[in-house]
Amino acid sequence: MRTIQLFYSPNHTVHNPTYEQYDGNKVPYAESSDRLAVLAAHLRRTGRRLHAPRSYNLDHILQIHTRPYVDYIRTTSRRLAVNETLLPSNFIMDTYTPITQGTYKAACQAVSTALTATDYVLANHSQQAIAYALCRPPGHHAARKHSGGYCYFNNAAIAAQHLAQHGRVAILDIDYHHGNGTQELFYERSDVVYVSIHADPNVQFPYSSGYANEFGGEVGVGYNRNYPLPLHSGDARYMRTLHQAITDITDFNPDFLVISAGFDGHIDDPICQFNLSTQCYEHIGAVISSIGLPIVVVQEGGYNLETLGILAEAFITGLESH
Ligand code: SP5
Ligand code: ZN
Repeated sequence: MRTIQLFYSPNHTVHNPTYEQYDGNKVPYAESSDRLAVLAAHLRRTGRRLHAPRSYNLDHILQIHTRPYVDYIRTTSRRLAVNETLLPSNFIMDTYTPITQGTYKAACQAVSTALTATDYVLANHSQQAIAYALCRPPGHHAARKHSGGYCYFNNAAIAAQHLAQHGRVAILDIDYHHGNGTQELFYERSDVVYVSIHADPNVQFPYSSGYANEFGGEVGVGYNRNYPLPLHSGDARYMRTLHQAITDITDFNPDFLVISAGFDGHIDDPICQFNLSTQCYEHIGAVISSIGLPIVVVQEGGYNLETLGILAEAFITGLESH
């Protein structure tokens, strides 16, 4: 039995866009601050303790993102008024990733939460250590100098980069969407493997990557693996694919595992179209845990406020079962 350490700060609510935009039409912002608030409240109700993150300076962020990009997010956030929202520019690749006054602060705090979880695992470097960063905004669509898909700084990539100073790192991305940012960041590296299971990018965001023939470049050839699945995929297909993904990871023989954990593959997610059951998330957690590696879990998507807490609890129960 493993025991998970949970890290959470309520300050993420300062990142609070009210809308995202499709073909010029504004719709309510799916990545709302209520997501993590209800998730945290649910875990507390079930008796779990959430630890506050430490704060970190910019150095870790600047190993993954360019300084002009980080400066852009900081200075743009700073010049906005409360409740003002700014849509794309050179550094923002879609119309779902607006900046508000609190965006920079919240994005830095999400990174600090991921790094606190990572440092917990490094300090307790038994095969049993598991830490979970309950953070937002999410990160896996954020590339070296681009925001996108509700993501600004790539929390999981920054965690992986930190772990990579201490050993070989595998990133497993179970969010419904392909983590184009994480793939880009490690595409030409052989010290970090990226493996992702996600909805077919022919029909789902981020469209531009996530295809099965993307194996990595340069010295990184063979260290990137994508498993796109059709819309409406269910538990059986998902678990078969997960076992393949786990084989890729164990073949790489990593020292650490980072999980980009999105719960948007659940059947009741309002913006996604997989059919995964609640129980499937417990099975996913159990299979991941059975590898027997130290694990850093980083929160990505999941948009149903009614189910998020239940899904996180199921996933944690699975992770702790080995
Ligand atoms: C971290 C993460 O899960 N990011 C996902 C970003 C996906 N954004 C696209 C969602 C498309 C929702 N479609 C709404 C159509 C309204 N007409
Ligand atoms: Zn997602």
